Amino acid sequence: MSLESQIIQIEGMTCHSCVNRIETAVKANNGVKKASVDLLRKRLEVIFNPGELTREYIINVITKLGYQAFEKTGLEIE
Ligand code: 9UX
Repeated sequence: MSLESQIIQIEGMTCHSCVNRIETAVKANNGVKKASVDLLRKRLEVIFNPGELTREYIINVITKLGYQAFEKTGLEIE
């Protein structure tokens, strides 16, 4: 089973506790191998097993914490 890497843009994070909240909540799901937030760039890099959960599910986890999360396409990644 191959893993999928996704960059998710997140609006609404203002401090490092936000970073920890999001990383902890995303990592709590089976199938997530890596979740790393870049606060300055307002983005999350997540590596996950698409056989266990979807990118939409991950975005929903973040949304439920009270942030605005958007999938970034490959072309938008600097
Ligand atoms: Mo920081 Mo984030 O005080 O939701 S935890 S703003």
